[in-house]
Amino acid sequence: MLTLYQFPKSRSDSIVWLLEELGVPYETKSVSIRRADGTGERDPANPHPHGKVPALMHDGHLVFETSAIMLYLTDLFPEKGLGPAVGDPMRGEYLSWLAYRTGVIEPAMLMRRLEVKHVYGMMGWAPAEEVEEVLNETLKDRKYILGDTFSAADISVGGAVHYMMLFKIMKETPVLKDYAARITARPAFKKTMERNP
Ligand SMILES: N[C@@H](CCC(=O)N[C@@H](CS)C(=O)NCC(=O)O)C(=O)O
Repeated sequence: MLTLYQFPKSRSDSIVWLLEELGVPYETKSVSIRRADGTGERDPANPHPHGKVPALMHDGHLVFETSAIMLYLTDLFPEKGLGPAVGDPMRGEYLSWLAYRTGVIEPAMLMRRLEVKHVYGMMGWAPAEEVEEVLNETLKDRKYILGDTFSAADISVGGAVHYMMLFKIMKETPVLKDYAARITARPAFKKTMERNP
C-alpha cells in the first residue's frame, strides 16, 4: 500500500497530482505542519524526519523529498510512462529536471522573495533571473520539459512555475504561461484541486 502524508495546498499536492496521473491505488493521511505564519506544529504521526510533507510510506518503507518520491513512483510503475526508464536516452534529462526543481528553482525564487543577494561560487544554485532564462529558453520550442512527452518532471518543474507565477515570485512570460496552462489543464491536476481545494 502507498500512503501519502500530506497537507492541503502544500508541496504534497505535487505527489497527489502524480498519483492521480499514475491512476494507482493510494491513501492519504493529513498531518499538521509548521507554517510560515508561525501556526501549526510537527505531527508525531508524520514519519518524515523533519516533520515535513510530502512523505510516502510504501509497505513500511519511507521515501521523503519530493524529487525522490517522484522518481520512486515513476520507477515503481514504469508501464505508466511518466518517466524515462534506466537506459532511455531521456533518462539523464529527466533526472536533471527532477533535481532542478528543489535544488535550483526553489532556492533561487525563495531568495528573490526574501531579498537575499546571490553569491556565485558559494550558492549551489543560480540567481532567479538566470533560472527564468533557462526555463524560457528550454520551453520555447517544447511542449513539455522533456519535449513532446509529458512526464513527472512537468509536475515538478511545471508545478513550481505555475505556483511561482501565481504568487508573483516568477516573472510571467508567454512561454511560461502557455506551459503552465497546458499542464494544469490535465484532468489529474483538476482532480488534485478537487481533493485539496
Ligand atoms: N525539500 C522538501 C521540502 C518539503 C517542505 O518544506 N514542505 C513544507 C510544506 S510545502 C513543509 O512541510 N513545511 C513544514 C516544516 O518546514 O516543518 C521536499 O521537496 O519534499
